[in-house]
Parts: sequence; C-alpha cells; structure tokens
Amino acid sequence: MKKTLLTLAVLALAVFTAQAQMGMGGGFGQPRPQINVTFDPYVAAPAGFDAERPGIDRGTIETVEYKSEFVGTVRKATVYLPPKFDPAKKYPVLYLLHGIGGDELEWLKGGVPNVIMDNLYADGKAAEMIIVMPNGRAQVNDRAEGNVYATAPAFAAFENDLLGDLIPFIEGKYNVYTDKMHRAIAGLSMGGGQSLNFGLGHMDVFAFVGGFSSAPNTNTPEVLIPDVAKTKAENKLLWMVCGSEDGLMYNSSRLKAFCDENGIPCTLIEYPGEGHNFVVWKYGLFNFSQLIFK
Ligand code: FER
Repeated sequence: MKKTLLTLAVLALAVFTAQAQMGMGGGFGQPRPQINVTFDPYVAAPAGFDAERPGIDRGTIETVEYKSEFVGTVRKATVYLPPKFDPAKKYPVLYLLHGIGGDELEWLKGGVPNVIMDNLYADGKAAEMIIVMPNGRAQVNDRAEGNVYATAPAFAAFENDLLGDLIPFIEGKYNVYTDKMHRAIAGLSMGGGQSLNFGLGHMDVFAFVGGFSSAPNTNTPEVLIPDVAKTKAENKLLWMVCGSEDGLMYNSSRLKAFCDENGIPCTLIEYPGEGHNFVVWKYGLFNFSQLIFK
C-alpha cells in the first residue's frame, strides 16, 4: 500500500514537472514573462523551398569520424558538400547543431538541409559552403537515450570537442578556409543555445552566429555580451528565429532586447503560429544560410 502511494506521488510529480516544462503555447521551458521586443519582419519562404526539385544539381552527404581527445572516443558528424563540390576549391564551413533529443542525423532526417541548400544553389542564392552537422552531446555515450534532459551538461562540454577536436579535424580533412570570416555556427534549440554561447564567446573563431528556437541553455545576455563594443566590432551576424507559440521565446527575446538597448545589430524573427518544430528550423536554415560568407 505504502509502495503504491509512493509510486502515485512520484508519477504525479513527473506529470507536474513535464507540464511545467511545456510552458505556454506548446513549447518547452518554464513559463517566462514575455519580453517586449520589436521583431524583425517575417517574410515567408517561397513554396517548395524544402521540397526536392527535379533536374537540379545535388550536393552529397557523407559521414565522417574523428578522434575526440576531449571525449576519448571516435565521434561521428554528418557533412553536406555542395553541388559540383571541387576538392581543389576552398570552402567556408557552417557548423549546424541539433537539439536535446537529436544527434548528428537529426538535421538530415527532420530538416532536409541538403534539399534546402540544393534549391538555394540552383537559384544562385547562397555562398558555396560545407555544412558540418556534429553530435553536440560530448560524452562517451552520445546517443539520445533515456532522460535526454540529463545530458544537458554534455551539450555545454561540446565547446571543448568542437574547438579542440572537430574543427581541427574538418580543417585537416577538407580544403576549407580557417579564419573566422569563413566559419559560421547555428543550431536548433539546445543547438541554438550552444551556437549563441560558443559563437559569441569565441568571436575570433566564428563571425556568423544563428540561434533557432534557442533553449534554456542559452546564457544570459550579460554573459553572452560582456563587452558591447567588442561584439559590435567582431560579430558579423547575430540572427535568430523562434515560433510565436514556442514557450522558449524568452531565451531569444531577452537577447534581442539587450542588443536593441545597446545598439548591437541583431535579428529576431517571430515565426507566426508555430511552436518548437522543424517548420521554424528549416526556415532558419533557409534564411541564415543566405546571409553568411557574403
Ligand atoms: C529545457 C527545455 C527545453 C531544457 C532544454 C530544452 C536544458 C531543449 C529542447 C530542445 O533541444 O529541443 O528546460 O533545459
């Protein structure tokens, strides 16, 4: 009897916690006060931007494996090479990061980045680039298993693997530029938080930074931007999008408010009527990729 009561209490707590995490409007996160910001104009992506178009040149997808000194394992990343990839040519690199329940295949499965980019190249709308989709959970077992929220510390630790192991590996394997003007970082949710944290924290490494529906791992604006003048001088793009119905909007809107108050160029688009999902993230990639390396 006592055991049953205890089980019921634990269950009730679990449901309560889950509901609290969902927040308002179907997103995750604790309900937070809405911050008053002026969003940047939402312009819909053209119909078919994420649909396979017949008869155009296609990029290729490959999986790479690298030795991570930091984690102590061999880790995987998914790589998109643009159409007519030429090893004799030098390319810039976009590091594109996944969410709490994802891995190095999440973008490919849910966000069809290869289709979006192939279409952009067919229309001459994006700079040629290599896209690296790593596994952002820097721990020995990097699968999205069990309670994925408990793996949040490994998402923070990925900063070491990315800077110390993955980037050097990519720059050794491919003919790519190795200066900040040719590196971009963007991601969805936990990956958005990672991108803002690592991108703004290492402006000597990344000039272009994107956060799509960034999660509560996003540092506060004061931590992200401790020196306003330095960020103004060194960051070349700070671009965000979040669904209007996403309970995680707070992470993006408080940064946007801080940037506006301090005269730091920063974009935040509110995707109308959408929650925490790939509609918003595909839109993010479609727009962000057209703004970088130009
Ligand atoms: C949280 C709510 C959401 C959180 C992380 C997320 C670490 C991440 C969501 C995602 O990546 O999709 O409280 O805390």
